[in-house]
Amino acid sequence: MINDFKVLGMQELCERICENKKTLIIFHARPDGDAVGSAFALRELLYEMNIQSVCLCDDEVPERLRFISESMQGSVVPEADMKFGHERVISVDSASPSQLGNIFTRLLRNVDLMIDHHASGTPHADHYIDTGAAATGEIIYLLAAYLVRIGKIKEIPPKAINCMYAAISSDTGGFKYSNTTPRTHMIAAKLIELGADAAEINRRLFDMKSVAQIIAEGEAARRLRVFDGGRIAATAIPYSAKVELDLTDEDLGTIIEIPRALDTAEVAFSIRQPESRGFFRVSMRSNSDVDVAKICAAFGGGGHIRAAGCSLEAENIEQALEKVLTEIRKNI
Ligand SMILES: [Mn+2]
Repeated sequence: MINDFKVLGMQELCERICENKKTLIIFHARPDGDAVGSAFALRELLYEMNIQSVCLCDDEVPERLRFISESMQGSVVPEADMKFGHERVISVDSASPSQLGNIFTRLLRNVDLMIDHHASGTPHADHYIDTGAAATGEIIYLLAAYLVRIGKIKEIPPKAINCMYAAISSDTGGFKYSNTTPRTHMIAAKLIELGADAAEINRRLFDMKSVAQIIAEGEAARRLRVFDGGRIAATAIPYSAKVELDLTDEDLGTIIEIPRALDTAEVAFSIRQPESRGFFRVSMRSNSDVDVAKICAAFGGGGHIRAAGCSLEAENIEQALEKVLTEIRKNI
């Protein structure tokens, strides 16, 4: 598809950001820490320049990520897009319109600016995409530092500092994933120097779990499946188990960590069945050079080389698992 969206440099991005227009900041459905942290950090930067803005997402911010945005004014307002009278829309951490869910079709105007770090996607506006950034939060930091340098803001607002740190730590799995670069650490160090509460943010992101989440992970461990001499690990939680254990989709959000932890696993995936119909959500991780974004793309999904996801339809969870296995085996 031919589009004439413009590739922006940092200077141009800053100029566009500084335009005083009521802004709607949107981020992808089923938001993660990077999406929430980046959106709210950007909102604080705009606020600092007296530019009105609200954040909007198709889904609610999950309970476990709410600490990132809860101290902010104007948190995610589901219908804000219709009433706010925005003059500009900026999308963050969202590679394609489909990831934005229904809000994309409900917007009263096109997206004007896109800030992202995904390597594969469909640009839907003039964009600044840095695939070398471990998180969109890294780009927001560079933007903030630039705004300080050119005197548009005096300093990075304290609330934005914690948001950026949470965004970066979230997308790097606490600086453990291979997307982590020297620049990631340098930015994180700078944010800590500026006052980011690294220990507390990391505890909340990675070490704090609800009873239901621990039960979900226990069930995932009980249902651990190992294939191809241990090179592939999986877990599959059907709707019946979800109901029986009284788990929400959010409770099941971290079950991928169980197969991923298997010492021999090169590729790990989890399958869950959100409803009683034949629709399944897959999370996939790579502990090797296998590109799981490519595997998930075969089902219309995507993500990063080592962390991706997709959804698929099948008659039952076993068939869904077989379909995913077949696709992985073509790539391993
Ligand atoms: Mn991200």
